[in-house]
Amino acid sequence: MKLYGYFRSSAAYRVRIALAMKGVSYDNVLVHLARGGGEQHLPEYRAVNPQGRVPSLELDDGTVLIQSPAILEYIDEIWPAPALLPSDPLARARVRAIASIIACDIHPINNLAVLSYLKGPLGQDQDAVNAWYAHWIVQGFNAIEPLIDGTAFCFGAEPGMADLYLVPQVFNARRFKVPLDAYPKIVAVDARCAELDAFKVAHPDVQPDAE
Ligand SMILES: N[C@@H](CCC(=O)N[C@@H](CS)C(=O)NCC(=O)O)C(=O)O
Repeated sequence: MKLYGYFRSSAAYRVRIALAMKGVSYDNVLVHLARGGGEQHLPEYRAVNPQGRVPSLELDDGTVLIQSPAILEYIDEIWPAPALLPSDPLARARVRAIASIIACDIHPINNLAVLSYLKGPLGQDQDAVNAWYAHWIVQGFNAIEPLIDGTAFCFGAEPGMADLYLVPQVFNARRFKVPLDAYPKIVAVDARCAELDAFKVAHPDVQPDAE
């Protein structure tokens, strides 16, 4: 399989964690989101992913999956152990709620395309862009903090789907210097995940394209 990604892409980071948790190997195809106006916009990459976003997962038969939530659910269905989602429907709904706060409510309004639009056509300076970025993380983290059950990971003693969405978002928050003092449970979950090999190998700093 090939994973088209970028070291700093939090959506690709989620998928790297999941593949590492499952022990599935793959080849990295690096798509530099900044170089030359963004390699994601090149026709060669649009032929892989018509949306021009990362990640994309190309299966061994050439089938391409896009959108990290769809890719993650596919991975969990094809390689069921260890399970990323609990079996109980109520517990699954709780996990998906945290994942959705990040994937639906924080990330889409903080991704590169949005920040570039704020800075370019809308003429905002970097301070305004940083304030925008921090605002939406704070809104999301305010909601996530009370949802975490306070045991070890987001829910229970094993990491799962909620954790692999949360850790990349915490990485982004730190990159943009968003204070995390108000989120002791989020910070504790992130620290526990950081001790695990699957999260270590997926970290942006150790990717082949890390800068
Ligand atoms: N909902 C998509 C979001 C993908 C996405 O926006 N990826 C970002 C990087 S994290 C990207 O490729 N941005 C390129 C751009 O904004 O031009 C997913 O979860 O896969």
